[in-house]
Amino acid sequence: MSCLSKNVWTMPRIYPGSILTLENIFSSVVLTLVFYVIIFNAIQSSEAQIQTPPEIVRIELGASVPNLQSSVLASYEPDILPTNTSAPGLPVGTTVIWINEDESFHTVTSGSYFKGPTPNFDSGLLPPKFDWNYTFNAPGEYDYYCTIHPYMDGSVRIEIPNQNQSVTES
Ligand SMILES: [Cu+2]
Repeated sequence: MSCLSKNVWTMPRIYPGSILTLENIFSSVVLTLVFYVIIFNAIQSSEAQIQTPPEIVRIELGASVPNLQSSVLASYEPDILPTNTSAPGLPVGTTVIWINEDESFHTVTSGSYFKGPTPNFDSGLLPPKFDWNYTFNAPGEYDYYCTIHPYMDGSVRIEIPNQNQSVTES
């Protein structure tokens, strides 16, 4: 019995230089965790870098006063995004910034003058020289208009991910 108990005692003994020591197992688990954390963070930061810069839409000076002499009324510029109409659309997650360069109030309201507003987005009254932005997190075709000036309208087309390779530069 004394011989057996001695064997039981000596079997789990950790020898110096052995690979499977508790210390080694513990440190390899920790190193693996650290490795995955580093990889995860690298992927996160690279995704952040891939994010597209915001699109700028100017509300043109004079948009509140339609110039009937002109064939083109001052409005949102550009009024259609992406500006390359044959492009599939802006990537999901694109932020559009509307800058009111006019001397009057305007709105950026999803929907259309004839169909009315939709719940997607609404800037409310945007004062002169103020800007407002909205981030498009779902694919789709978003029409919008100014609730004060019916002739002001625009649209933003957002495409599903992985089909946004041909995003135009503006
Ligand atoms: Cu307006």
